[in-house]
Amino acid sequence: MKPALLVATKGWDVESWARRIRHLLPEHPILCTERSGVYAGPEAGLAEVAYILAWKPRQDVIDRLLGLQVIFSLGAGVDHIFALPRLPDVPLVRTVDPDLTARMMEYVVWQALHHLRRGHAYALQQSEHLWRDLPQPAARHVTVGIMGLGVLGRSAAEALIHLGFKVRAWTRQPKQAPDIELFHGPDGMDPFLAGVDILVALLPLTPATTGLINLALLKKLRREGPLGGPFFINAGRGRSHVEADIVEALRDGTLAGASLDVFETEPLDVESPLWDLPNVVITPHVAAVSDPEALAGQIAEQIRRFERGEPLRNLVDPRCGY
Ligand code: NDP
Ligand code: OXD
Repeated sequence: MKPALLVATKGWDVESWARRIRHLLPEHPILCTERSGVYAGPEAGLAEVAYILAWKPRQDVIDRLLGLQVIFSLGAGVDHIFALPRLPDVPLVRTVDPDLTARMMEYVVWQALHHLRRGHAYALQQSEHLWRDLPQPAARHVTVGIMGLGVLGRSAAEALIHLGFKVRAWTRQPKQAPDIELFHGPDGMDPFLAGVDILVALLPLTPATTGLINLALLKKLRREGPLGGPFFINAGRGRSHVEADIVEALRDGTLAGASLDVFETEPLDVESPLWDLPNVVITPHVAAVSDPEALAGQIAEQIRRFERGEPLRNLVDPRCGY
């Protein structure tokens, strides 16, 4: 009998993951938490668990997996794992998958075009049955600045370049990328921001990125650009921005608009002023959902590789936290 696998997802459809994994790894016993993340199955089964497929796993569940060998994050982000006070010393693998990457690329392009093409203003005009053309800069005059040029940032950058946007990016370490103007580290931040019309955050949540995007940072974006003011798109993690500062920036004109898929606290409070501010697009953390149909195959393949003694792919470096 092969080692067991536990699907532990809080708030996600556990059964759709379990069904897909069961189909792909029929010889591995598959256990599941409840949708709440609580494990209520037979306790003895947990001792056999070698792999956990996790989204926001509970500490008490992790603590009971004494034979755990690998943690698979069902998301590209791993902050939900590092948020736990105690983690076993086993490899942590994150999700890198063309399906997830394509979905994020679509989201960033969708929102960048929405702001470029004055989507909000035209929707308002339509609601008033108003036929009036508005000034429209060309994409080639607009610079999108991406914070985080990882798997997702790079794919979004390529698509934006294809559409004609100028693209620059800011990363932790120096990078190489044709057609992208590159900046890195704390010293690179201000020169990066000074030329950005649409700021896109695709950063992981780490101590260094927590609360990074605040009012002072937003004030450094290019003000005299072709869009009449800078825009902010966050599809990384909500806690890398300061929500109260974004509200202030939208109210005082520091920002001309924003698209937010991630929030400091999710779901976004029904009372948040963000819901009603003009030119703000709110989506409920769906920029790039993890689809079991697309992603489970890759996790099953990683488990087969591991059991053949081959190296795991997409390992997270715990020292970097992403
Ligand atoms: P990667 O690990 O591939 O890339 C992360 C990028 O962020 C790298 O370029 C890295 O720099 C940069 N970075 C990290 N820390 C810093 C720092 N302190 N200063 C500057 N740059 C930094 O991640 P992905 O592209 O795969 O994913 C990014 C994030 O997107 C995920 O961590 C997750 O939080 C979020 N996400 C959101 C989803 C949604 O639906 N809203 C869906 C999927 C992911 P360097 O290249 O130098 O290492
Ligand atoms: C992820 C996410 O990290 O969906 O993949 O946020």
